[in-house]
Amino acid sequence: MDIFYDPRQRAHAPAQEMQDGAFVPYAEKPERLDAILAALPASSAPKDHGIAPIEAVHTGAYLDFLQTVSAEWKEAGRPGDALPYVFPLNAPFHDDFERVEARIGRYSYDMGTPITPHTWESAYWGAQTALSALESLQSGDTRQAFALCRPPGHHSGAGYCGGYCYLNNAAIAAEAARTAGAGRVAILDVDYHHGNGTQDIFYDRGDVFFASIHADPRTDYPFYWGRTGETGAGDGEGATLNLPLPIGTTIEPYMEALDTALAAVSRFRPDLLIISFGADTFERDPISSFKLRIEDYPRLSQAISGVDAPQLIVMEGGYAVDDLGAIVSGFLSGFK
Ligand code: OKP
Ligand code: ZN
Repeated sequence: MDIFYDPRQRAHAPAQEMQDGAFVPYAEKPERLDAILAALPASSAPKDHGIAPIEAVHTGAYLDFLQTVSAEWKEAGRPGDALPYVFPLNAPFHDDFERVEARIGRYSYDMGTPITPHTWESAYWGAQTALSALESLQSGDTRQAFALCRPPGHHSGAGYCGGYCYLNNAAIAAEAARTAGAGRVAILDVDYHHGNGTQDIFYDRGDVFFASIHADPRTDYPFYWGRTGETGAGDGEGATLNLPLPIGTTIEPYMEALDTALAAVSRFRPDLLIISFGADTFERDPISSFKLRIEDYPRLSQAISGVDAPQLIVMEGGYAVDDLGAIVSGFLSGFK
């Protein structure tokens, strides 16, 4: 399997995030990459595909914000990483703010996604990593490719960051594949958390199918998306499938949900399958509550391999740093 990685993804290293009423150390740290890399064979550096495929998914105003807000934060004399504290729920959206606090709340939905002077650089190369892995599939000689992306992407929508995510790597690859001629793209999200950004981006489109298995949003982040009743809109009606599972879920019920998701993906007859892979379904993940074991991960990928389409695996979450190498290498080992 071709593996893509760029070390510039390590530069983004926020100090802390707001969680449950307190600032806590940032769980989505660069050491995650080191742990995964150490368990994998050699990787290739991505090529620079430029900003156009990123602009095909994210709004110009949001991309401008991501590239400038950190400097604006420093100029305003604010301490630490840029972090919002006020959000324009149902307010009218404007772009003419004279306070950095207003600008950052406008493009964020939580206090868990700080922006540092290196966030843009890391997120940009994360997107290029996904695009380069896609390119290796398009050349046609391999059936799977792995993009070791960081920061993750699936909580980021067209015009917002959130949940440690800034650019939606899976969505950027999906859109690039469509542009390059793939008629139908399926995205299977098996991170512990619902991929609300990805769902949002493709919600009203019938050409990109989105299926997600995740912790029930009644008990888990991101709380406001991921219910079974969210099935798409307009041309996208029926092209979103949410399969929430309860806290404590083990491999057997997880496999049942996966079989349901895979049957739907196969019925869609995709020309490309993108897998948003989170290692945070693991039993000892520090921020999650499913009970998958190391030895369960090849079972997931063996089942996913049965879908008749080239497969692009994009790294999302997973925070048990000491076990990440074994989880990811186990997952990749099951692809046939
Ligand atoms: C990202 B991915 C908010 C704390 C909530 C956010 C979890 C993001 C998970 N201050 N934690 O899906 O693994
Ligand atoms: Zn997650």
